[in-house]
Amino acid sequence: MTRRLPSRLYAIADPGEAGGDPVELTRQLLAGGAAIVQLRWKRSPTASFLTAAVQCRRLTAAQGALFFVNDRADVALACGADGVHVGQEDLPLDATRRLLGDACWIGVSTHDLAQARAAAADGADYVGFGPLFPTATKATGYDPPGLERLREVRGAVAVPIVAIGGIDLTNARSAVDAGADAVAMISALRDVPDVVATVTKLRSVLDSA
Ligand code: 3NM
Repeated sequence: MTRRLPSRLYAIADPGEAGGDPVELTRQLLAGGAAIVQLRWKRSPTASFLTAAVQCRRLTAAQGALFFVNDRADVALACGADGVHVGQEDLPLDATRRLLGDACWIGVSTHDLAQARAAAADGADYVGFGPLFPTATKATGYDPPGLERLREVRGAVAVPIVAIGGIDLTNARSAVDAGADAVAMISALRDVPDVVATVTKLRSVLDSA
């Protein structure tokens, strides 16, 4: 069964290296109208990650927003998240599904057509695809596939595609026009003077796409 994402903006709350507070960031993303939030906190000890996830779960639930946990199926399960987002080197999809069950969303990071096809065939609820454009946020080890590759993936998989990597206000529409169901962003939401206003603006740009 193919599920639809409730918004074209997929906001990732990632405090980054500077030591920000992911819960406060989540609060601001939600205040701007984010309807999908993923908690991504790579360097956090597990206990702090879970504490933050529980708080983010509470905040997202109060607003009726979808809440995803990055990488960690155990943390997603423990906090009652709607889903988990796993990379190519995390717990494999079938094992994640056994842990979390069919009701839970499982998204998978993919970086080329073969990975996207495989994730969709294996039962991913959506595929992440990127880095669409150059990004300094994550060393993915892959060259940006660009809009042309995104169009190919669109033609090959039926599940929702979440484009990621180097996406901001200036190029978000181009990703949607090339077939992305949603666009995921970290730095373009976080490293701005006003997170709430930025999310509000992005939602209006994307919702009219
Ligand atoms: N995953 P920004 S690119 C977390 O290609 C992540 O799978 C990617 O950050 C992938 O919006 C990326 O700041 C970083 O470019 C996205």
